[in-house]
Amino acid sequence: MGRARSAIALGVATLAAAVLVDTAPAYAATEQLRLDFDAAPSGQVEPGPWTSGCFADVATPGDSGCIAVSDPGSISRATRPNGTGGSPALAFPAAGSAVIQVPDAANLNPGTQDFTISVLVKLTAGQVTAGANLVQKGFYSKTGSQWKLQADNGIPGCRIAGFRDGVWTEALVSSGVSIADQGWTFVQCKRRGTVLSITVGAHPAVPFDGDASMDVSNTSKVTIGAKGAGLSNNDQFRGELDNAVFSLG
Ligand SMILES: [Ca+2]
Repeated sequence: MGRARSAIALGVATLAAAVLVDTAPAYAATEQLRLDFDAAPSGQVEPGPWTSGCFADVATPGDSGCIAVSDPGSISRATRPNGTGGSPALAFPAAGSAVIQVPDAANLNPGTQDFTISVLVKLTAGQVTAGANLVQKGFYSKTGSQWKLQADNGIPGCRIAGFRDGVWTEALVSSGVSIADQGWTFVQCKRRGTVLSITVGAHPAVPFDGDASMDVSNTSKVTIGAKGAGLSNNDQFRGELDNAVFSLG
């Protein structure tokens, strides 16, 4: 009896240790993309504005996100309050277009895995537009795949599209919360199993009402701040942005 009890105790202790080991480090280890925009883009000097150059990806050394613009668009330096100091951030243009583009890579396609997209944004009421894409991979269609975090009309939402058992499907969820004139706000879209949800600041996560399991995979670049560098139908974000992160698992 004593032996059985100690065997159980040992088992519980081992399980507890395993759970502790599996918590905190695992999440950070799954970051595939993190652009913190702390350094000036390659070949450029502070404080900009910039129309070219690349920001190093902190999560995947060697990868980077590069600026592409259409006149009069440029990327300007902004500062995000962070503790007692500040963290360098980016301001997108009031006119023209500007985007940060990360080349396609296998680790930026979730497939059927869990994933998380997050970004810090600041948007004034005057910068609100009908279409404002924050971070995405793949474009809107009724046949292809995509993951996207947006702030259309100042209201963050998340859309994914892809294939379940070979059949095209999509999931779209709006936070219902405007971030206009709210200062720096954390926005996060995540899929856990069949559940897609969006979180804005301290508001409760809003889940998509349906099954979000699907294979999301495509050959598009990740784009930040717009669909691309075009001047029309570009869903250009015109506010400030920092810490664009994509995680798997
Ligand atoms: Ca930063």
